[in-house]
Amino acid sequence: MSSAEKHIIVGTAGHIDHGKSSLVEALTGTHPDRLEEEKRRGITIDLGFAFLQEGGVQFGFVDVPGHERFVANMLAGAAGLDLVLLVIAADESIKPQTREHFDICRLLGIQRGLVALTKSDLVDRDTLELARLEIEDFLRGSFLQGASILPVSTKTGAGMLELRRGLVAQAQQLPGKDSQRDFRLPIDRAFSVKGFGAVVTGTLLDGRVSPNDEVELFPSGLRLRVRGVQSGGKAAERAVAGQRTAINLAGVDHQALKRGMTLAAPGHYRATRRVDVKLQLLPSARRLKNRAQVHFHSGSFETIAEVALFGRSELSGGGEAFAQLKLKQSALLLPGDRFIIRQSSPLITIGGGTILDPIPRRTRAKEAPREVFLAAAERGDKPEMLARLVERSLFGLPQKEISARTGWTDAEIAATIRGLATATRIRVIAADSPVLYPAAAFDELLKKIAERVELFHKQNPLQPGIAREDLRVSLTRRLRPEIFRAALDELAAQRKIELQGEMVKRAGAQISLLPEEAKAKAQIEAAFASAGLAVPSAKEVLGQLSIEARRSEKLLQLLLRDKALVRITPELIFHRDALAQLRAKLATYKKAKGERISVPAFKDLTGITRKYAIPLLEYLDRERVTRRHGDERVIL
Ligand SMILES: Nc1nc2c(ncn2[C@@H]2O[C@H](COP(=O)(O)OP(=O)(O)OP(=O)(O)O)[C@@H](O)[C@H]2O)c(=O)[nH]1
Ligand SMILES: [Mg+2]
Repeated sequence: MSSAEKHIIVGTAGHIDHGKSSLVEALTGTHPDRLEEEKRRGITIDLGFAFLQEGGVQFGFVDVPGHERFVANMLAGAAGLDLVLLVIAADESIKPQTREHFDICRLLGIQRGLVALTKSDLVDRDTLELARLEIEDFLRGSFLQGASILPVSTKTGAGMLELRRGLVAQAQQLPGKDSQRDFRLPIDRAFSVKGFGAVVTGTLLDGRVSPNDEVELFPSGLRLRVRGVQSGGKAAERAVAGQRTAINLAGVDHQALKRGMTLAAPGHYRATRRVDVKLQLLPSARRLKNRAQVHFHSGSFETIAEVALFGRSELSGGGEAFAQLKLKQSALLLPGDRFIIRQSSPLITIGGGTILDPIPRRTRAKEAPREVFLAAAERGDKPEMLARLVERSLFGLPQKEISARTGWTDAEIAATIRGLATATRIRVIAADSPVLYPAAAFDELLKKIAERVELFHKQNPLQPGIAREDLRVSLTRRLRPEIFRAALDELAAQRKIELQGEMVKRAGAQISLLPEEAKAKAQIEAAFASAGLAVPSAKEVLGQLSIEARRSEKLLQLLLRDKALVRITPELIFHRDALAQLRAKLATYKKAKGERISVPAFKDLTGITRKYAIPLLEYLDRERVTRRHGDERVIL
C-alpha cells in the first residue's frame, strides 16, 4: 500500500434493518457483523469493520447498529468519519433512527457523504421516486443537500457500480489528511490475540504510529510500547491518520484496556474531567436546564456529564451557548473535538458541540476573559487563544503546558509564540523550559520592583540593599521564580538596579549617614581598635552610644560588612588591625623560636587570658594561619 494513497473512513448510518451491513458486505466482501448474537438475531449490536480498495482510495468502513438501544455503540464508531453512507430502505423511507443518526452526523460536523436507497428491488418505480422526494426534502439545508441519492439492491446488484463510483468521487473531493500532527487514537475495541497479547483498534484520528513507538494511555497516563501495527487488516510498518488501525501493545493486559480510553503521543496531554464547550441543542430537543445531567459521548468515550450554562438558567431547543461540562469520568479531550449529548428518558440525542477548552477554570471564575478565550477557540484563532491563555496565567504559562491546553503540534506552538513575541504581546522567559508571560504584566512587574527597591532604601537607609527573597515575597509569593529572575536581570541590564549576591540595590545606592550616625560609627570602631586583643563585648560598646539600639546595631553591621571589624564567635569581635598585628607577631615568633607554639606560649606572646586565647587560636586555625597539632599549634 503506497503512502500516497488516500485513506478514507466511511461510516454507515440509518434505521434498523435498512440494509447497512448487507451493503457493506456487498461493497467489501466482508460481512461486518462478528458477534454470535448478531448472527442469531440478524441485527447489528456493536460496531463492525471492513475494507475496500477502489479507484486509488483505501476505504475503511465502520458499520453501525441501527437499533435505538445501541445508539451509544453507533457513537463510539462515529469519531474520525470522513464520509457518511446514509442508508435508507426504499420500502420504509425515513424512520426515527434515520433522523437521529443524521442529527448526530450534523452535530459531529461531518462534511460529505451520499445516500444509498436500499432494497430497491422491493418497490415499484413510483414508490422509489416518492422515497427520493422525501429524502431530498429531509436533506434540505444540511451538508447533504443535493447529495447523490443512489437506488441499490444487494439482492440483484442493481446500482452497486454507481455506488462505488459515488464513493470514490466523494473521497477524491476530500482534502488529504495531515499526518504530521501528534498521534491520537480513541480505542473502540480491546481484546487479546493468542501469541500476541493485548490488541486495541480504533480510527487513527491524528498523526501516525509505528512498531516500537512509545505511546501514552489515557486517562491513566500509563506509558506503553507498540509491538505491532495493522491497518486495513494487514500488518504495516506504520499507520497514518484516517486509517482503521489495530495496535498490539506490550507490557499491558487487555483487561486494563477499554473502549473510551485513548492512546496518544507521550508527554503532551492531560486527561480531564471538566471542559468548556460550545453547546448546540437540536431544534427537536426540550429546553435544557442549568445543572441538567446528560449522557456525554466524544470519540469512543462515554460518561455522564453535568451541564453548567454560563450566565443563564436554561437553553431552549435549537439554541446554542458556551457551557462547562463536568464529567463523571476523565478522558483525553482536545479543542476542536466534537461531542454528542443525550438525555435519559426517553433516551434520545438532544444536542452536541465542540470542545473549546479542555482544562478550564471552575465556573465561578470570572466570565468575561473566559468568553473572549472561548470565542477565539471557536474561530480557531491561534494567536488570540495563546495570548489569552498567557494573560489568564497570572504567574506565568510554561510552554510545555500549551499542547495540553490546545492540542497543537510543537511547530504550531513555536510559530504562534514567535508571532506574539514579535508583536510584543508576550514575553518569553527563556529558561531551560520557557515560560510565557504577558508583556504588559512584565513591564508592570519591572516598575513595581524598581519602586519596591526604592522604597526599601528610603525606609532602611543604613542597609545596603534588600535581600532577593524578601523582595520576591513582597511582590507575590506565587510568581514563578524564572519570571522574577528575568525581571531582575532586565532591570540590572537597564542599569536601574545592581545585583550583589543575594542583595538587590538601586544602581549607585550609597549608604548616607547622618552626622550623629557617622560619629557613633567612628566611636564603635575606635572602641575595638583601642582594645587590641582584650576586646569589650559589643553590648558594652553600643550601650555607651547616644543613639538608639536599632541604629547602633546597623552601624555595627556596616563595620562588619566593610570588614573593619571581624566577628570570630557570636560574642567576640576584633578590629581588623588588632588581628593583623597578631598575625605579624606569630610570624616573628616563628622566625625566632620555630614553628611550634603552645597555648601558654601564645598567651604570653599576646598577653591575653584563656577566655580570648582559645577562640582566637580556633579562628587562626580556620584562617589557616595555624594548624592544631596535639596540645600545640603549628604556625603555617
Ligand atoms: N430484498 C432485499 N433485502 C435486503 C437488501 N438489503 C438488505 N436486505 C435484507 O434486510 C435485512 C436487514 O439487513 P441488514 O443489512 O442486516 O440491515 P442493517 O441496516 O444492517 O440492520 P441493523 O444493523 O440491525 O441496523 C436482511 O434480512 C437483509 O437480507 C436488499 O437490497 N434487498
Ligand atoms: Mg447491521
